[in-house]
Amino acid sequence: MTAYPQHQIEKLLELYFIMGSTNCVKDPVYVLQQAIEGGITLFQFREKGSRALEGMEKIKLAEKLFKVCKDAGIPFIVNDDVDLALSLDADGIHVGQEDLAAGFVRERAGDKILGVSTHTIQEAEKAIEDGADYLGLGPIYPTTSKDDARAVSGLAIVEDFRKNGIMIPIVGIGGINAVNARDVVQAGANGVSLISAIAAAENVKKATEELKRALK
Ligand code: TZP
Ligand code: MG
Repeated sequence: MTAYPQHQIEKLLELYFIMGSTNCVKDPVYVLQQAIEGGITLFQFREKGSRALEGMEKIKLAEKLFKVCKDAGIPFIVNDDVDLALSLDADGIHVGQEDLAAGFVRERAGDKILGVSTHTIQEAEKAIEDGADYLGLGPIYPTTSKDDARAVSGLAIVEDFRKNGIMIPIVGIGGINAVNARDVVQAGANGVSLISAIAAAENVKKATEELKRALK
């Protein structure tokens, strides 16, 4: 379990921005600053894809983005890379089913926030047992931001998890935008996580503000 109380995790998930250099058309540092000004509540550094930065370049970008978050009081989550999360002393780590086992990550991460992507009730129950603080569910809608994305689940996955008594914080992911964000929360999620609706927006701050309004 993380040091954050559950109600605080629920609030942090409201508008959860995820990105890495490959998702941005503009400078990632600028994109993150604009997204923060627009009102994101949590950030995940996810450096993925065929043109993703590696080694020192990845670390340097992570350090810059971490500082932007720190200055703004936005918790910083690292996707997959436990070593990076620990060396930065980031606020949390997010892992999928194909990544390091959640139980192992929880042991290494102490009281950092631990998010786990899950697709079935069984995976969710295991993640909770392993010490997950929140679950990521999706892709809710079609997405082009993840090469190996699974089949679209629709809102049914969120409703189904809640009906089956999964009560820990949940965030939806995949193809979420200002038009459909509210539906995801109404289905039972505590918030939405998104890449392209913010990272690829012409005006990042304005796009984030629109999402914020849509969730009100
Ligand atoms: N996991 C499931 S869908 C997805 C991830 C990382 C990509 C979400 O990106 P977008 O652009 O918000 O659809
Ligand atoms: Mg992963």
